[in-house]
Amino acid sequence: ETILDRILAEKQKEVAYLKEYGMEARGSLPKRKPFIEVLKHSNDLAIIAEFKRASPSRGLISENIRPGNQAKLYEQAGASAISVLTDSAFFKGSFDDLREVRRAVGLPILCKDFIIDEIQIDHAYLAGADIILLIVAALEESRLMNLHTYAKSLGLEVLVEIHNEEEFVKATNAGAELIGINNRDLRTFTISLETTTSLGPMVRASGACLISESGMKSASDAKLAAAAGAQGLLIGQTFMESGSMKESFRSFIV
Ligand code: IGP
Repeated sequence: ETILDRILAEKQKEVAYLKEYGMEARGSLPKRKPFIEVLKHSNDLAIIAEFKRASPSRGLISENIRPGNQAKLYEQAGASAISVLTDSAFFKGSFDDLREVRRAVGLPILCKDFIIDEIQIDHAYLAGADIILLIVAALEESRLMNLHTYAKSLGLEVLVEIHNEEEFVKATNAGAELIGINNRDLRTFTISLETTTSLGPMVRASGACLISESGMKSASDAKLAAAAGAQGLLIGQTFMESGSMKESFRSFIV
């Protein structure tokens, strides 16, 4: 049993709870600037900066940073979007964190969770997400398609996360316009930027926009991802542990 299996088993329980006590998406929040448009019209690497309290691979990252404060630092440093981990069981996040970030900044917000059911998309939407994550490794192909279609019907953008060629094919079949290559294998936690190097050109050739996710520590990592076709980087831990956000941020501008 891998960590991903454990996370998904926990998610089943969460979804059952949401269905019993939750609400459906009604009404709407004003939408922010479409992130894909930002990527298409910029030659610079975009940075999606992530608010991440803890992770199964790292343990506790930070206990006392407020999501709103961190989001403001990200915005001031020049981030193009903000990712908020909303999983509570393994990442200690919440939809309240997402709401707080939404109030604090004007940037597009990515809801980072293990989405397996439409009701989670409703909650992300209501909390103020502009973009949701769908992890191909966590979903049957038909589920991926249905969830992708559902999110788009609400006006959300979808970051479809892949880790190998087989998952890339599924992402493409689902109509993904925005693809994230996760350098971290969610089954083993091993990080290899080679993942972006080998899959990046394929993704760009398909016409999709490309984000390289996880394990970014330095300018050379950013250069490597950019050379493989990445238009954006998703960075969590390095920023959460940084003493100087501006400096840390600048080191990824290549
Ligand atoms: C950020 P890092 O190594 O910079 O903290 O990684 C982000 O890519 C990572 O949190 C992530 C993730 C995920 C977390 C990528 N895909 C899926 C949970 C679920």
